[in-house]
Amino acid sequence: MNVNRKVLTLDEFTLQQLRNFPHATGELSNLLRDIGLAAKRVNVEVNKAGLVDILGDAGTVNVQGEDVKKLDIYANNQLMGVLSHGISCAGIGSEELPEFVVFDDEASNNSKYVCLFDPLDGSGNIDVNVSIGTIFCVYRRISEKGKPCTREDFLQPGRNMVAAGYIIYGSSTMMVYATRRGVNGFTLDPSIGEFTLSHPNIKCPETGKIYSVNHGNFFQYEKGVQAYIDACQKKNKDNGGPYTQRYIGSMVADVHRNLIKGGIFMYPATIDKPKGKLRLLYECNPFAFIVEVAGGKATNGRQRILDVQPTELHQRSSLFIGSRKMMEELETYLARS
Ligand code: AHM
Ligand code: MG
Repeated sequence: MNVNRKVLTLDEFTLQQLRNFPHATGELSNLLRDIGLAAKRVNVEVNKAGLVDILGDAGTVNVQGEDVKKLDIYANNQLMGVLSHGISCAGIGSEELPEFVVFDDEASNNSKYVCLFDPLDGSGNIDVNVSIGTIFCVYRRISEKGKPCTREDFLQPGRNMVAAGYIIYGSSTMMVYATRRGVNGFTLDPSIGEFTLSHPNIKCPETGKIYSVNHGNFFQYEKGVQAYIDACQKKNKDNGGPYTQRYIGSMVADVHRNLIKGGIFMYPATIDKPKGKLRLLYECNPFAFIVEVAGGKATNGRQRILDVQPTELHQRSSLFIGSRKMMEELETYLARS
């Protein structure tokens, strides 16, 4: 078999990036490699999700007598496992866990990063074979190196982020990650078990024709959001409207599509969920960082997402995110109401 040396693996790419920073320690590359490793393991299980149902439902025991873990718990444990055994992460916060976890050992205490993640977002879609994803972000800790990390490390505003990314378990499996230098996408090549660079330097088109929102909640949205959604459905020669509505209900898939094709994704506050549904730390912030680096915008309707000072680990937020011009159009409707 001929090995195609044109392919650049995730590891090779992060090492290549490192050469631009002579003083870099390589910790971030290590951390991204660890996350990639966990993602490959999760990918294997996600692809067997249908079979897991045959072998036994979550919370039960399979034919080998092992506990069958729900996939989101499995994903959480994989990420936590690789990061705690690695030497580049001082602790983690997870959507699956009520509190942050400090990896209180010498190597971890001496590392400079903490990581927050939603191990398996959209997990309600597993049963029906719809794309789901892992979302993560990395902060430089503000607590003293050499000591255990603290709550303040996790409650930093998103603008302090060093890197963020997601893995989409879809028709193919992709890892997309952003640092301030750019956004790059890697597709998992199952024949060699490696993420390889497939989408270099992703830019979010400055406008698009797709709007993504849960229409069923329409009458629960504030007036400005309703007015914008109405406008999305009308003929408009200035903005190319009417737009196309696309909503999978799996944020990773919805935002990934809009990032590539151009579009806007909204999860506004509703009467039932006045603070919104999505989690600021695990869902909104990482995507806000990625989309901003790619040239788009992300707000909660009033404020830039990355400027919000978090007060709680599981804080909820409204989210409007996507192509710059579409976001600006939305902002005019929100301002008017
Ligand atoms: P989850 O973290 O419980 O999976 O919920 C987050 C998901 C997002 O992926 C998606 O955009 C949203 O919930 C869909 O919610 P809804 O079904 O209310 O439209
Ligand atoms: Mg989630």
